[in-house]
Amino acid sequence: MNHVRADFPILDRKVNGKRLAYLDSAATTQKPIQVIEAVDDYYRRYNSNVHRGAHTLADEATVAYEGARAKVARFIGAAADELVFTRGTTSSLNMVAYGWGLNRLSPGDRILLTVMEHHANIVPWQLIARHTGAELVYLELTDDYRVDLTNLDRVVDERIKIISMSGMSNVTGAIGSVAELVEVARQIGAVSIVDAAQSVPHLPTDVSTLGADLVAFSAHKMLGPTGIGALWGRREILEEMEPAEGGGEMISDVGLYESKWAPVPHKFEAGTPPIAQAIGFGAAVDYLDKVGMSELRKHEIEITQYALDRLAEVPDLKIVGPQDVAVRGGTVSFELGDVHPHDVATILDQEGVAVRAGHHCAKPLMRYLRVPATARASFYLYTVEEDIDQMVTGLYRARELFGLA
Ligand code: 7TS
Repeated sequence: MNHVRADFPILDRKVNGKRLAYLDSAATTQKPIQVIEAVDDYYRRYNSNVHRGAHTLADEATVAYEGARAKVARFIGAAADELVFTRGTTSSLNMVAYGWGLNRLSPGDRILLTVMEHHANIVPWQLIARHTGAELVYLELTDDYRVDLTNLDRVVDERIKIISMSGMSNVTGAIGSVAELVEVARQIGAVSIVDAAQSVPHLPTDVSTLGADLVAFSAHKMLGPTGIGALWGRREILEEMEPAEGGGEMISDVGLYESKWAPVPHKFEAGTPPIAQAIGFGAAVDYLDKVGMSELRKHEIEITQYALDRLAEVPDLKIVGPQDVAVRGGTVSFELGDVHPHDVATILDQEGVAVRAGHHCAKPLMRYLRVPATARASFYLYTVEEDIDQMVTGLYRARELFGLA
């Protein structure tokens, strides 16, 4: 996968006089020149609003925007008219919570989540629970950080109306139990939602066989721009879902007191959408298609195995996540003795290595694991062994500076 690095101009820069080892792709990925140029080309040649103008530029922008929708939909095995552009995973999940949950749930109903969710898949449901009187219930984890599916019948019954689950943890890297929980949802007639912010970018995903009802993801975690993401939904669900935002572009008619919505997916896209970002998102999935998601996954398995092996050499280092690369992605959280993860990240930064430290917007998970914070290295198609080696060198330096050596 080494050949892709030439497409990412940022990877050539220096940080603190050192080669950049960018190991923070779970937060956001770097962008290839093809994405940067697609956005640039839109602004230079055909910048215009979509769906409204009767002029050439507006037509070109509309064709490009809708073309991007078709590309992103195809990338996950979906039809274009089932794919809603949103501001990202957070906004997709809020759209479902407010557009579906708010109108469907009542006291006594339950929403089933797992303790490994990102705040984006917890807080919207807490808000909806507060509005509707529904309750939240959680699945816990096994010793190897997977969703614990034993004793499901203790938690699962017909009171559960929504099951919303992560496709992959942004802290431990553990792959979620989507197939199993989708099947549970089907049996009890609940709606199944996948927070795919970390799975669609890393695992080949086909919604036509996944079985879930709704899938949320973000462009910026898969080579695309910030400010855009997607909500895919089964047509019947999207038809039933209320729009959470009203305004221009999402209507077919507006009267003084009532309005009619535009057909799906437009009824969920109020106002001027992020046009340049959508076009960049289209270019990003073109890039990923060209690389091939199976190839990408193969590379991530190899680089993650390499990282786990190298990190195992570092004394006092504990991995917070599965050891088996078959059930995890390339997001590796760890603790280094009692050195605070923020200090680890600061020392690594001095060595040109970018990692994230903290609770990673998953405070319930950190509490569940009894880990106050972790340092986290996360990989993508451009990650090479040299990046990992540079991190390991930095970790030995941190050990020395903090008196572990
Ligand atoms: N769900 C998961 C599993 C995530 O990892 C993230 C972002 C989100 C939802 C929210 O996505 P957004 O694009 O709407 O922000 N995760 C991270 C992270 O791990 N570090 O920075 C952002």
